[in-house]
Amino acid sequence: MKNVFSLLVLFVCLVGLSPQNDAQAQTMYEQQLLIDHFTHQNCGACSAYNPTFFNNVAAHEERIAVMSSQTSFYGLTTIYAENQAAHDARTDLYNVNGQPRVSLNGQNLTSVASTSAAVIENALNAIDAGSPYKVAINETMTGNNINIEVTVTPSMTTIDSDARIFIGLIEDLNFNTPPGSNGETFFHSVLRTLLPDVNGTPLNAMGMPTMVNATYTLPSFVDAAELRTIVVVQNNSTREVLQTFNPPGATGTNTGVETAAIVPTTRVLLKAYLEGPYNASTGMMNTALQSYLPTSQPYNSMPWNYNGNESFDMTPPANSVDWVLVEARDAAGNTIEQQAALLKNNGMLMETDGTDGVVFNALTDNESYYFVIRHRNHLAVLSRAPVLVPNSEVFDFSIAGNVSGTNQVAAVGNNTHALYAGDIDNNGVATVIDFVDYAAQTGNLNTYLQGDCDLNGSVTINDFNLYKNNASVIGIDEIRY
Ligand SMILES: [Ca+2]
Ligand SMILES: [Ca+2]
Repeated sequence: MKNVFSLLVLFVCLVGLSPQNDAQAQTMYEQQLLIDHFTHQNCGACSAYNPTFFNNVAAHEERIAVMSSQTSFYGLTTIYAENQAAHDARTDLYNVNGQPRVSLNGQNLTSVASTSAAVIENALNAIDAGSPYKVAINETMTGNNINIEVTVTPSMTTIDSDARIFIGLIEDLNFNTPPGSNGETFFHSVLRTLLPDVNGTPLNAMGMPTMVNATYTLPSFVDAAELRTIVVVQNNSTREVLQTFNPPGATGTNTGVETAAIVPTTRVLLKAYLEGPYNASTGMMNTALQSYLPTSQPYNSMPWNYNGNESFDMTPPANSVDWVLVEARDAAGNTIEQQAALLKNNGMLMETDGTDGVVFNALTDNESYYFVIRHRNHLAVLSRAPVLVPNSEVFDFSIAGNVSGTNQVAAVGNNTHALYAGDIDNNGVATVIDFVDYAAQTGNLNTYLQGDCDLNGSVTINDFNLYKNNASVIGIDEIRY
């Protein structure tokens, strides 16, 4: 319970009490890149440059939302006339004075010709961290009427004074004969309307959720199957785009769809050897247990009671020795987070996908934590010093000086150290109980049992000898159960 309680306290502190002071702790949501595109069916430069531009956009289709407006400079031409109010609203917002032009995420207009693949990629990189605005969409369709309900929830209380929600509906148009004089027959992401109107809906200034409910009646010239919804949160004064969400489903079919939260990750590089499987002649651990490893982490019972869902499909990553359980602790000794990981034969702890390191989700980058490594039947170890995370230099428990306490690791030759084998009930002390546990399992072959201290898949006298040799070892209080 203590661990769970610590996590809850941390969560409340990070998310509830000081969000605006700590950008790291604010919940962020995946953000798409909004591209406002200005073109015209009669503009020669548009037909010359648009296709290359939209090829570059297509390379990142799932991360980009385009709203394409026709300018007013040629009078009431076909596409413009169908959508005049919405197109005028976007061209006025950006003071568009020519075409083809684009604005990436509300930035100043640039020509389509100069907006290269690299420019688009840079704009995407700039929103990798996501947005603090969560967007949820619920749509229904009855006959020709589409009802759209959008809820925007910020994860902070300081809201831009002119932040508004715009719901844009877009449609790709494909003509058999060009509607204009420039020969273009395909018109990408044409803006059909802005809902509930072109002025958008102001966000609640106190940071409470803002709900918009709008209805769109399909005109005869719109194909419902091609219609898509884009929700934009934008500062209507500075044009800064705060969030963009363009779900893949057709307008009217997006029910219970929302922006995905970005889970922060901190990778910690840790190394340790286990005495039982360690082979002094190779300097590696044996991997005899590989075919017996459970596909899900085994620390979900007493004394660990860790309920993480770490697992691998069918076979473990190459050179796996066994599962280990890792704890990250703060300076006061509170466990902040636990993660199960796999131990590689060279001592590196790794993720179940085989990548080196252990990924945590509740740690704060550029802060320091103590780490505990637990193994089913070896004595747990605690780092002597706090480790600044994420770390590029591996923190190495095979160096005795890195381990908290005295005589907490076994000298195994090669000037290296390993976790003591034989704490079969993993309570942090070698006692007769460990022997009793061993004795109950002795004689079992080709299986995965706690009495198997050398991790060769069988419980035999060799495992007893490892226990007996370490029977006087006492773990420090900090790692005992
Ligand atoms: Ca024990
Ligand atoms: Ca064994």
